[in-house]
Amino acid sequence: MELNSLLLLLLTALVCLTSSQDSCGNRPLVGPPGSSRIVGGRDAPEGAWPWQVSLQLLSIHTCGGTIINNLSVLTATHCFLKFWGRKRLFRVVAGLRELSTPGGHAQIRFISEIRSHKGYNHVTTENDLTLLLLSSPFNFTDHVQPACLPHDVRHEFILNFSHCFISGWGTSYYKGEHMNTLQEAEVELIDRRKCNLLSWYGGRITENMICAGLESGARDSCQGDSGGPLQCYSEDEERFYLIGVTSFGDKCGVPRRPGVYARTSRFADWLKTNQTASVSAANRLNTRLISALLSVVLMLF
Ligand code: 4AZ
Repeated sequence: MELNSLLLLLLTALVCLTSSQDSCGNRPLVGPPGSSRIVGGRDAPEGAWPWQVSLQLLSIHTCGGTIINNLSVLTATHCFLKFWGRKRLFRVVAGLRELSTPGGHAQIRFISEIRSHKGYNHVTTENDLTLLLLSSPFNFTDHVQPACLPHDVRHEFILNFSHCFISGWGTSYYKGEHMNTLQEAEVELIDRRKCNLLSWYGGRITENMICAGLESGARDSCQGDSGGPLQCYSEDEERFYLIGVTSFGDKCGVPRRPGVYARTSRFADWLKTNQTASVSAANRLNTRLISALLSVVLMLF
């Protein structure tokens, strides 16, 4: 190979390595949401939710989760309550559509650390958030991508969301069976005051939670969707944000009892602090790769 083309190749690799950290919320295989129309869901197209993972206990799907960088997955704390400290029993599978046939795009990773929010309250389900640090990073591909996170509550307000979706392999009715193909459903964000009305959740919804679904209950998350994403598309930025983490609800698909989600914008500081270790590990890896590439370039001169 000529020196020029070798240099070009190395430079391209450098640009890819440095830019991969900033990209989020894009789905290379699927366009922006149309005006199309879990409970009341449909099969998700291939590559529709590339940040969605299946959290599996001894290979059995138990919860959803969302990739937020190549070494971190955000999920719900209540997914781990019965398995405290048993991180070795779990695996995280990305690039998946059908649970029974993972296919060539699936990537399996193990958990090096489970960081649950210290303020989790199992009575109120407040702070139902857990960050999983992975033992090795995901490779970002057309089928595996990170979602974006709002910087804070103000950012959540100005993002100008047009469409919000829930996704997961959870049951299609309460006490039903898990779905084999990833399901998706478009939902509406429901005002907290409305969701807290006596005939709805009667005051159980705090500022750290967000309700989403339909008043009729026709579209909802259900058992096994927990920990998975409530994702909204920003028309201005043309990408998806993780707005909520599936947390709880009164059964599934019940009128005036929509799904309740941990509101990520209210946990921005907690996320920044707790992601630090994994992001800096990823950065250290990239820095090492970049310096290795630079040394090769310098040696060639
Ligand atoms: C659950 O048990 C669960 N309808 C998740 C979401 C909802 C209800 C229950 C919301 O994991």
